[in-house]
Amino acid sequence: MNTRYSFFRAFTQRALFSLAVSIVLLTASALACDQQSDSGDASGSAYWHSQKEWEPEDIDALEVVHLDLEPPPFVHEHEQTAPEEPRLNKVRMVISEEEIEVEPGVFVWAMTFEGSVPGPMIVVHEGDYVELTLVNPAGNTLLHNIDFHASVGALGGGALTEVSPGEEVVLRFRAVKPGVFIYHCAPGGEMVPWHVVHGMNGAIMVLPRDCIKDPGGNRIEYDRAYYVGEQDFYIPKDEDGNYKRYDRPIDGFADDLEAMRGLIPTHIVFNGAVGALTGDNAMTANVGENVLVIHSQANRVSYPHLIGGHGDYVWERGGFDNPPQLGLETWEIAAGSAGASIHTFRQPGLYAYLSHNLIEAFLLGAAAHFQVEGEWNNDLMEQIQPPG
Ligand SMILES: [Cu+2]
Repeated sequence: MNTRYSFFRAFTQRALFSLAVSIVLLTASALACDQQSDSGDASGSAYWHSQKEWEPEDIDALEVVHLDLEPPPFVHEHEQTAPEEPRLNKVRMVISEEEIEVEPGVFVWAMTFEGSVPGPMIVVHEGDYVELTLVNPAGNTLLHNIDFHASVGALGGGALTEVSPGEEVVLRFRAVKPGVFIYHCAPGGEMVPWHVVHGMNGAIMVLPRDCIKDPGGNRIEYDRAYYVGEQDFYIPKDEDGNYKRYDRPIDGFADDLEAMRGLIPTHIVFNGAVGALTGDNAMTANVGENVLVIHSQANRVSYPHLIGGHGDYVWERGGFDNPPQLGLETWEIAAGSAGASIHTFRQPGLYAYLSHNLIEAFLLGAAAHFQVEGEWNNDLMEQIQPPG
């Protein structure tokens, strides 16, 4: 009897204990979900995998922020963590058509947002509104517009932003997806790729309101941010093999389309020109800093690689709702997208950051440099015996 009683009592106790544990765990998980819903805090297993619904805001009551854009590779001043309430980010971009020198003696009619290839990085927070004034000055010759991959709505705003020379337009959209996204001109038909491969693209970063996070949901603060915009050019050549030059953008249109149909770029460059981010133009960092790099390619695939380092955290497809991948050697930027990576340099020196299609990097121009200052660590690398 005693044995049976003990067994029954032990069984009952164990069942009650299991039940209690289950209730505690369920309550804890419900609390964790609640916390996540309230704050977007991704602690625990928590990454969002569904559409978040945003209540419409009283636009007139929102705090207004005027974004002061910077030419790439620099990124305008911004907060990594935003206040709880969404804000209205006002930004003005002027379109310019201007001849740029892609390498010494080789020119292309660039179509640009704000005079740079790529256009400037825009930084806002998830749930914020972006109010863009797009200006097409009277001196330009072509109709332009803008398609924001970060936006939700037909053509990414393309149909609502068509501006002829001498016009300007204002578009407001809500940034509901956190991540890095490209924007580009898309005036229809053959004009879409023609404008894009003449430099008319850029990127926007939509940060989670409470900062980007590692796979465990811990916030990652970055010390510096750089924007590397990759651009493929298809510059026509004459019968002697010399690059052609035109008086106006439209004068090269037929030759350009023929060169583009071959799908073989004559140049693939970072920030508009061969060497735009190398040597004296190298991006800088210090050993131990978290360096955020946003890399965009509006028209073709790219394979970022940091020679002598790694992608410590990589959002290969750019979406901050996804946990980053860790410690990658090379990753991929899909055509028509931007990706983000964080690098913590462990050693000083000159690092090359390139597309690891090495033909594109070394022969066509897709390479940049980081000049890193700090203390050398012999534990990580040391030349034991010099060549001899
Ligand atoms: Cu355009």
